[in-house]
Amino acid sequence: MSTEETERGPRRTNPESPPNYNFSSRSKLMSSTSSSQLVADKHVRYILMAEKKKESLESVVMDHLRMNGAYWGLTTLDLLDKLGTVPEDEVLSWVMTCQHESGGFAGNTGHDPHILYTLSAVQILALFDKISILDVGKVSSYVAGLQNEDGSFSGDIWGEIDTRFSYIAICCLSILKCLDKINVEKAVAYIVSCKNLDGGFGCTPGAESHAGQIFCCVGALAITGSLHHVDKDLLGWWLCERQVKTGGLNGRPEKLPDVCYSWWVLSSLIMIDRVHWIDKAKLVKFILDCQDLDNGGISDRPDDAVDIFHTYFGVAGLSLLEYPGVKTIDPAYALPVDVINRILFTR
Ligand code: GRG
Repeated sequence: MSTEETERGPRRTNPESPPNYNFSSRSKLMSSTSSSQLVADKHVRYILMAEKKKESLESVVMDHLRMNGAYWGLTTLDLLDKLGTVPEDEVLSWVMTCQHESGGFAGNTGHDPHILYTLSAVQILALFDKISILDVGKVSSYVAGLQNEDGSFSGDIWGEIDTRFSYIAICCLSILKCLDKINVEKAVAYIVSCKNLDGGFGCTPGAESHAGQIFCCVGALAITGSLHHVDKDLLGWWLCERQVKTGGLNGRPEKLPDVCYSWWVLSSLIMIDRVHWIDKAKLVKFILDCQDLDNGGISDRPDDAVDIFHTYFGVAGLSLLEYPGVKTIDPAYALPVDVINRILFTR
């Protein structure tokens, strides 16, 4: 492996590795325009408390997708350098109770497996450097078994097809170093068939471009070294038009801004090297304005109720914006860069 030192740690330069994103086009963070700062300690407390409130309405509603919630919360803690405050053994043994005979993981104990939760489980194990406790062959066979003849992926045995599942399969198998278990060429061809005239991507061929799907398609193309299929200027233009007057980003034309698009849009812009086309200072201010300054947590828009999903995407967005004190996140794998470097380039 070859790496070069950057201000924020080692960065991959191996031509056989996933793309070496041009972080240099990201200017230094300008905090002067924000009235508030990131209340990191309060967000950490909010996440740790959310886990304890098992009887709350939010917990009950989220019960079946607890694996996703755990990934969002734990990744946020790691980005804030507080993963060590979590009882690791407890988390890992719960994650493993969610695995099925098929090799796939469910959103919680006693639920059905789905590719969505399988990626979250693998990502959680990656955060703790515990991929070794997995039967990698079994998990990767589950994921690879969801590929269809046309290269697309289903989410589970019920067969729904979506480019989200293409991304998840590719990301998951790449972390497990098992991409050779699928037909990557066909997987890429299917994703390219979901490209629209506006340069964006949808969930299936002909479906409307949406920032969330664009992240999935660009992320999958980045991981497989296939970004040449993207018209970077056209897509970059569509993505930077997602910024509205308040500085926030929406997911498609005429929609309201939402903190989560700070991740879906910004990560895509970084992967195609067009992040300098948006006003980063205004986006930082928008994210900081969505914080609950008293009790921690981040909401979709200023003054709305906070939740763990938006807390993660707010902090992850700030990471992409190089906000001081937040670890660097990899825009394709959605895990801290040090975690990805450790997994992909040290053994
Ligand atoms: C590892 C980060 C990571 C992701 C895993 C699940 C997944 C892969 C990606 C989901 C991508 C996606 C479709 C995100 C969009 C989520 C969202 C806020 C949808 C809301 O859609 P609408 O139509 O909202 O309700 P708008 O904003 O268009 O009004």
